[in-house]
Amino acid sequence: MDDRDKMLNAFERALLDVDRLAARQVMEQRGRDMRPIRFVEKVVLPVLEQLGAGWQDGPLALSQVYMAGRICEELIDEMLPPADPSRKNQPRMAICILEDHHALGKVMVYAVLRSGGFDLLDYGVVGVDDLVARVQADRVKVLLISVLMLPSALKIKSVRQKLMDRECDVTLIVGGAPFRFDDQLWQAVGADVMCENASDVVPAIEKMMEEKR
Ligand code: B12
Repeated sequence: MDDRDKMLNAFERALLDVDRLAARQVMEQRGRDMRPIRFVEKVVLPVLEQLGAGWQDGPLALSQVYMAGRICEELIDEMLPPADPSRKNQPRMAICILEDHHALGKVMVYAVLRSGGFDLLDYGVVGVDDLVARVQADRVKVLLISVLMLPSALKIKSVRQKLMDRECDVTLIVGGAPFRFDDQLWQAVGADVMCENASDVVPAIEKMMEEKR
């Protein structure tokens, strides 16, 4: 068993035991060369997915997956604290979870963007009409939407339509499980960009800003 497998096993055990201290220990012992975002993507994500599969196949309870999610949320908040935004001339940005209560993806993307020097509004969990009204009122130019369930992903289409009806020119960046399951879905719902991982989001926004210059 190599070091990464050992780390994955220890982290999974800690989450199943609802042992926050053990989970934090695995995170702290990850080694100097593994940046926090790498730890999240290489350890936290695969373990959560494995637990999710365990719930779908029967052996695990939803409460175990839920508690695992909560512990990971706390750890990610600790590992990726907001940094002082230092950039100028960035478009007005906002992030939200659209009619979905899976929170981790948004927490990660928000933390990565703040750590990367971007400033953005956090709308939390919102419905379509509330979202469109807030985007218009705040004159948001880049809207990041996180969804983990297919019905929520499909609602992005009406966000796009309603923004167009109000003549709001907004770049839509989307992410979450449904887009990883179906690589055509982001275009079908009218998004401009889809990112598979939180670490892809800063380069995607920088590229977009470069193109608009
Ligand atoms: C943990 C989990 C839960 C936890 C959530 C805890 C929490 N606080 O968030 C709990 C137990 C509460 C839960 C509940 C439910 N869940 Co659930 N859950 C999961 C699971 C196992 C992991 C999700 C997760 O947190 N992953 C870790 C995070 C970090 O990854 P992520 O969100 O994908 O984010 C990464 C990328 O996608 C990307 N990203 C995400 N968002 C964004 C946004 C932008 C802008 C960008 C750029 C990138 C980006 O960056 C992130 C990091 O790299 C998934 C399985 C899966 N394969 O995803 C099912 C899953 C999402 N759940 C599912 C379902 C059905 C439900 C329930 C309806 C179950 C039920 N019957 O009650 C409820 C609904 C809750 C609700 N109303 O929203 C389904 C959705 C199926 C579908 N096609 O719609 C899934 C896919 C499981 C499955 N295969 O069936 N769930």
